[in-house]
Amino acid sequence: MARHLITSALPYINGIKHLGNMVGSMLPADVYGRYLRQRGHEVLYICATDEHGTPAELAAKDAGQSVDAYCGEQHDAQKAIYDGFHLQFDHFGRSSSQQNVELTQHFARKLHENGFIEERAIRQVYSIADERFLPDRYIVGTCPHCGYDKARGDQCENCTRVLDPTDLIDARSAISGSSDLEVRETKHLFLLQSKLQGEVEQWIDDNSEEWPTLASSIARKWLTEGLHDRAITRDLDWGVPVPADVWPELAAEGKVFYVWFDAPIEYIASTKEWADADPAHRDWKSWWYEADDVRYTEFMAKDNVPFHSVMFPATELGTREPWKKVDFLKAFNWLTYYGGKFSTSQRRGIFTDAALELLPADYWRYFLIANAPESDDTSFTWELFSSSVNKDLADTLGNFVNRVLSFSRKRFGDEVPAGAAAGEAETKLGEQIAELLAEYEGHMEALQFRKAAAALRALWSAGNSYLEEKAPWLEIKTDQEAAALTLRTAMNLIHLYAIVSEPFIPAAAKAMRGAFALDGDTAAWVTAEEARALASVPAGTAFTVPPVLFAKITEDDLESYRERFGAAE
Ligand code: B3M
Ligand code: ZN
Repeated sequence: MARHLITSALPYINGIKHLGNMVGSMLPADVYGRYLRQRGHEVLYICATDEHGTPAELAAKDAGQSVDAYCGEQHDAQKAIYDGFHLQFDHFGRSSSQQNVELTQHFARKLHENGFIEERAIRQVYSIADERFLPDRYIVGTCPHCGYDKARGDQCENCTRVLDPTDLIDARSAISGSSDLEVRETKHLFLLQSKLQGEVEQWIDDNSEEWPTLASSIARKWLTEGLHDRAITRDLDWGVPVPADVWPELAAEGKVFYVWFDAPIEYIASTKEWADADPAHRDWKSWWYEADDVRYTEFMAKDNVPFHSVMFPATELGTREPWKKVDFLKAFNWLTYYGGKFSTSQRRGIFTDAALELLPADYWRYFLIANAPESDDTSFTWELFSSSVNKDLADTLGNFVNRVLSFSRKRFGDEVPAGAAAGEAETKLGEQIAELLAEYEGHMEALQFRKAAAALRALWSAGNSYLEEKAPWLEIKTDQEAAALTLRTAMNLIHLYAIVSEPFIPAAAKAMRGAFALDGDTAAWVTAEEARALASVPAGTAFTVPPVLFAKITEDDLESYRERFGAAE
């Protein structure tokens, strides 16, 4: 029994996320968290919307809303979808919370006291019409490389080249459209990461040994390139304000912290939001401060790794306070859509809201985790999705459950039949199940999700093989007792599947478990002995036949999905 802190990368507030975001962060974190809870560990799973930064300001402007109102609405919309996916956050917070303002300012103060923050003057574009400095993304103009006339000051969307605002031809403000721009000098806060290079390197050496290669290699690459001092403030209206007691001049100019400075701190602040909602029973600090008894696991896509493996630890180290740092960093490659990029801005691929309109969460949860982009990118295709749903969920698991329960009900009524005592086939099956279960547990503990899914599938298949071999529909013609034994054993498998499949398919698991009227059925997990015995559901237990657990995806469905979402482009 240990204390496990889990966080998944905070989804940006602007817009509904696609399945690629889901599989690379929140979903595996939820699967892992559910598993650990079932194994009796104390788990705290924290996430939040990442609400600051230029994209939020721009999206609110596009929507014709105040940033505040926009973020409130979008937060609720995202939360509703994650509920639909059955994500069990202990708290889903907001980086714009007062808790995050206070903690972010606290971090900045400490870094300043320890000599890791410095004010530096830089030259930046100022819009006279808007009376404000413009972040690079707020400047638009014609790309000098491809002639695209809506290129942004940081990058051209058309040719993807990285730009400097001064490269743009006919540069103008994205806010007012005014071209009355000039370059002015302004001060910003810089985090002196270069001073922390040695310490971060040492910390990585000491702590990243068991991280997946994807994560540790990205961290190493960043360290080899060297940690550079970074501007951590911006000229935006929306963000955590620079504290006026430390930097009165910058505060008066309305500078706020850069979104990537306050976002990871929100992991801590979101935990505080959680605790502040019930302070008598919850203690945020024990999870984050001098929390040596806590194991902290982070989930994210690979583009977020530099921030979490190097920059946030540098920030934490620089405070000279004992903040909890990541123990295990689980990183993912990309989920692609027919080999191309999922894109929020171009709305290409499948978005989480559309996915839930189409099919219940369990279909997506299983498919995404069973095909998680762990060692390589995964290409989503409707063909792969439907074959995996039809074969694994509908045929192997769903059909087994319905077939066994319906047949037994028809022949023996609505109680688990007694029948003969377990024989050789059952002993062999029990051994096999116990072995596969151990394999499954091992992969879950190692956060190897594809392998865990394969082991789960093998557990389901073992039931099918047993049933085919024993063929109770033939046994019943000559030996009622033998048929009853087979069905009772198969029903015990269903109960075991309900428990061990829960992290992947919680709704179906609930339906399977609910089929048995078992008194005091509180078992959270299955021991090896129980797996071997397959006798948790005794003869005489009343049961019902649940509705079909997983419907097959038909050729017609497939055609309509391809048409609606576009395929192979
Ligand atoms: N919002 C980027 C992303 O979702 C960013 C993660 C913040 S984690 C502290 O990819
Ligand atoms: Zn261009």
